[in-house]
Amino acid sequence: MHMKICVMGLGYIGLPTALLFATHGADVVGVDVKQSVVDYLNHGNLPFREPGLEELHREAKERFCAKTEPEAADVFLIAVPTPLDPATKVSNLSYVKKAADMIAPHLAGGNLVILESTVPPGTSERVVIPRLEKSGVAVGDFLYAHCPERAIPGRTLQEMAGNSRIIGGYDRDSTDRATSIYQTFVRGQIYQTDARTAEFVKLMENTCRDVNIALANEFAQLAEECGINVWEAITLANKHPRVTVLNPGPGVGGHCIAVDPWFLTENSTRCRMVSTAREVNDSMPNYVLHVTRSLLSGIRNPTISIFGVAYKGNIGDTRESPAFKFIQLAENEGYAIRCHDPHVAEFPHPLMDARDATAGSDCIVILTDHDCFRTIEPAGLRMRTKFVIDARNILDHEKWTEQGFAVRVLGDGSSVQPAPLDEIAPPASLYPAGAARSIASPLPPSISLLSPNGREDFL
Ligand code: SAJ
Repeated sequence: MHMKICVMGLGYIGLPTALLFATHGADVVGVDVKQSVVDYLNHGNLPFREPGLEELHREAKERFCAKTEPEAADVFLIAVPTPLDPATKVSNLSYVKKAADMIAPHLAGGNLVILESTVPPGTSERVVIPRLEKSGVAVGDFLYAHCPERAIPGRTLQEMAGNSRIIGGYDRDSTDRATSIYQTFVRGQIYQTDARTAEFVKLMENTCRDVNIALANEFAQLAEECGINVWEAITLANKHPRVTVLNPGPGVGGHCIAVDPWFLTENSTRCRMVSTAREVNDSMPNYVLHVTRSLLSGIRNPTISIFGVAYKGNIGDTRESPAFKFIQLAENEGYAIRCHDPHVAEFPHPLMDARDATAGSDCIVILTDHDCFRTIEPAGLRMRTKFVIDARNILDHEKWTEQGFAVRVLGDGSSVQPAPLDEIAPPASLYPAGAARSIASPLPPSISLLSPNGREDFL
């Protein structure tokens, strides 16, 4: 059956979704309030980078066009941002409201409206549906579903098609219709529920990840106090069949994990863990700066080189990146800052190549786990003092040490010397420092050593 879809919002989620529908048989009008985004797309360009998106945009050419206003369609899909108000930690639903208001004049009986944007529980019933009903068409006569996205930036297209999805409809018809529409390109399992549960589930997913990362970050600080390497400890703990601790780091960025937990708690008087986890993760730039400060204490007019301002590895996205807070705190303390990030095109601070970013520098701080940082040749850098803080545990530390660098890894336990626990550490000849072994049974026994980073996945 021929279908026309109007996608409201052509950002990181809306655009790939629109193009996937267009390459799977639908006619798609993509709507964005920014004229520049619309012009970009209609001239064959993309407003941001994402693997595979360029090819998909070309493939969708016949069935996709961008506009600044919606028009009559069979399906309306809302994928606009829901930012967090930084002062109140309350969601800003103004874009969602505006999208619903823009759809209302074009809404007809039998249409389906899908909300993909992440929202606090109850938003569909309390905010979106009433605005759509201003069209004069009642919900039930038009269909409505909340279908939160689950795709991770950097792998958006694979995950949009391959991941399972939750579809929560206003009623049975809405859920079934939305399911059949997503089935045009989703290969993953589709699970059906109601709209409010779908809203809640989306927030649970990102909150669960945030809490897990906060735990890893707290473990890193505790391990430091105990004089042990948290990376080795986490790798070993994760050998337990029911334990999966994530990685510590300089903080949690991105538009989702750092934001969504607040949507869950904004109307609650009971939550403790969720907000505590947010606080732990938000304090990690302070902790990394604390480590930096302790290294640079005797140096006059110190300069810090930041490697990685993107919020995570191998992408150019800096939204909510922990680098912002780290830079602001460091500058407030009088450190000079030089930034290097080959993935990022635009950043408020000037971005330089690795050599310029290290000219006269006293310390490199690795804030992002870009793969390209793993192969940097330390010999080519122009440091004044050779300190490096690896807040992601991605460098080849032996190589850097050989080049005269003093290396600190976040949570490596090296600030505690000598630790009382050293007395009960196994003899060095049996277990080399920082390397644990495993003996698998049944026979034949095999012994495996973790890498010097304490991680099995280290290349
Ligand atoms: N991070 C750590 N340690 C880890 C993993 C991540 O410090 O072990 C940091 C990252 O460096 C980054 C932040 O957390 O700063 C968030 O990155 P991420 O890769 O965990 O997640 P996002 O924000 O890119 O995407 C998440 C995903 N949600 C989950 O995995 C539950 C994605 O599936 C969602 O679609 C997306 O949020 C979204 O749009 O909601």
